[in-house]
Amino acid sequence: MFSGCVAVRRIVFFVFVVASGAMLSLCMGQDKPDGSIAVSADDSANSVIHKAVEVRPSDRQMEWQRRELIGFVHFTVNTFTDMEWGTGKEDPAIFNPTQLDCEQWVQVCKDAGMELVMLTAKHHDGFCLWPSKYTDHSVANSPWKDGKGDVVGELSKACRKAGLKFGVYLSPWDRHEASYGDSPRYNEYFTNQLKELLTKYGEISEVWFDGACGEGPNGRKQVYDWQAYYGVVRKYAPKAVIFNGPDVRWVGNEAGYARESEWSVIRIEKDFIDFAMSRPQDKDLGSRSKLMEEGRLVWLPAETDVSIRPGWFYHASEDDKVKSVDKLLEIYYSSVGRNSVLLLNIPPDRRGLIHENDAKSLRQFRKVLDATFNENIALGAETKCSSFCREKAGLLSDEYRFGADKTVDGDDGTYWRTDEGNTVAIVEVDWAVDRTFNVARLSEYIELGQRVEEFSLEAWANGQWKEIAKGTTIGYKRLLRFDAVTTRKVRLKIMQSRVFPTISELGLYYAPTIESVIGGN
Ligand code: FUL
Repeated sequence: MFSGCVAVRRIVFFVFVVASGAMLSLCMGQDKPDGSIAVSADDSANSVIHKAVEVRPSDRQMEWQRRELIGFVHFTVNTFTDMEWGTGKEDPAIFNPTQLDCEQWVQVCKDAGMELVMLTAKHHDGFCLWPSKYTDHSVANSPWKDGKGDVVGELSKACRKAGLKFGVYLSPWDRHEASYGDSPRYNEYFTNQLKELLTKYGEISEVWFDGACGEGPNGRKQVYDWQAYYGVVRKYAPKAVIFNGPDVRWVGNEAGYARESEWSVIRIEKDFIDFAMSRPQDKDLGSRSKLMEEGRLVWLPAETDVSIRPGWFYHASEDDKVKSVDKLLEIYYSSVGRNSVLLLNIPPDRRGLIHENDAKSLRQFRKVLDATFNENIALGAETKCSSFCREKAGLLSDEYRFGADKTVDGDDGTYWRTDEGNTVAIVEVDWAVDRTFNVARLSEYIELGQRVEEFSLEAWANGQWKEIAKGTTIGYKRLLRFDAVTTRKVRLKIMQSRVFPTISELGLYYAPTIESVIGGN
């Protein structure tokens, strides 16, 4: 069979790519700068699948995906009224944290392993945590710091100081602003505020648009100008991913769980906002049958937002309802471990501090994760595989670029791949002596798209292979937990892949019990 990966063909291939790159993209339907690809009713099933694999993440989406864990901070007048949704009629005088310390928030987030912190700069009540020049309904009219305070400023500064990225949540639904419901006027107000946030506080790495759209005054309905909002973000914060927009989609629930089959390539019918407002909760977004109808294939991965407490805002009555380490771990394995990014909310209290209970739970959660993932016992192990693409690592090199050893080299930038057309494959790790593990990590090299549709993990026991875990999608990261297995060899079987698989990591770990890690603390 023709193998498209033989080294001598590389130069020819390079020339071909340079000469016909534009033509090729047009053939693949990649006619939009956002990297989406059109599918039409005339496309065969095979051509749709090949197109789906051609849809790739942008640089900003790759950066976002690698963050894995993000901190969410819900803080506003609600913190002082004990509400979840403010009415918009709150007096700014009630906003008066006594010991607000953004460096403490950031430290808690950093200790938990978060790489970005996102703040509700404005929630549905319309109160602005920064002194916006477009409204009086802000910290500028509160007693906090005699109206000279700026929570957005303090948090963005604290993030930068600690080496973390910063993001903003800006609610389009605004229950205070008088122009809300007078669509063009309010859209101007909103885009002005957005621009203000994106230009005053240094680099912004994520912008979170809540889709809620309540009734305006006199029953008028606000029509959001999403394209204008997206345009402002792209113009003033080109590195930021947009949630509920072209970069990141809502996972579909607020409980902390991604789907068992979580595809980053999905089909949208009209545009991103139409998708965000209608289908993010669909059970199946990316299987073959879902991609077949007319529309556009886009790279739109899932973000899983959940609060460490029952509510999004702080309520003293929930101090004893902070999620346990066990629950946080379950959420981590079900979100980060299912090809998603986890956006975990930790709401500051009325002092303006992250409560001790939340901080404790988070630190313990991190301790257990570190104890689990510190040692990858597959690292550097002997490997073999059913087949691999025999391209050499360099012109004069004896090494192979895509060998099975790339799955255990601890480098996400390398990968094992089979020959063209080979969509069923096995990679085996052999220690020759018994090793014990109860967690596996699988990763695809998603820079080349998402491909795997079905896999199983097997351990060698009593002279035969025994299944220990199985699944459908892998994507950026798939984590599997199972009862501890002691064996001298283990194998990953890819039973179905859209085109040849590209596997960057097969990691195996031993997760100790929570009690053994945190003891009596
Ligand atoms: C929802 C909001 O209504 C909640 O208050 C919270 O901000 C959550 C993250 O998004 O749509």
